[in-house]
Amino acid sequence: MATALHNLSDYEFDKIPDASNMCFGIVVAEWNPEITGALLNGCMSTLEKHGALPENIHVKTVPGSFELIYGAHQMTLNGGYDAIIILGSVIKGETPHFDYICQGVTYGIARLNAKSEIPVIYGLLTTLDMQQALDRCGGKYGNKGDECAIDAIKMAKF
Ligand code: RBF
Repeated sequence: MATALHNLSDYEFDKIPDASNMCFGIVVAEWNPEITGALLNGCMSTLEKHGALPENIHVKTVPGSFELIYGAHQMTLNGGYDAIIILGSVIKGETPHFDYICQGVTYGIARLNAKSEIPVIYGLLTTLDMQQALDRCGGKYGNKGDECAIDAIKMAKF
């Protein structure tokens, strides 16, 4: 999993810690729902493959990616989670909005990671078009949701 060109769903199964005693919070954005829904499916099924119980995976939705920061922050305050995952998809349009949202979410999640005791995993796809997003939520580059699940388990163990 450590190169820029890797498939997002590739990892060595046996090297991942058991997640059966872990609790995860997932915040998912409603914008581009065909993308974020596929990210969520990948993420949940990978967490469960490693032992996480469905009742220990709590999913909350927010309207758009910008609200992922608030959603993740609320989950860190809740305190019951071993790791939190944010899932969103921002697709470049004709205005500079893309840059502002991507920067805002990235900075907000980085800040949460520096300040809170619970790791927050960054599952934001920032792509130039829809095809690039499809390629990364179960297409030719795998599923970013799978990668986030694995990273959440590793960071929960950290
Ligand atoms: N939210 C996303 O999750 N993905 C997007 O691609 C996206 N594009 C947006 C483009 C524009 C012009 C605007 C105004 C909002 C967009 N949003 C997008 C919504 C944004 O993350 C947020 O929900 C709203 O700005 C309300 O705070």
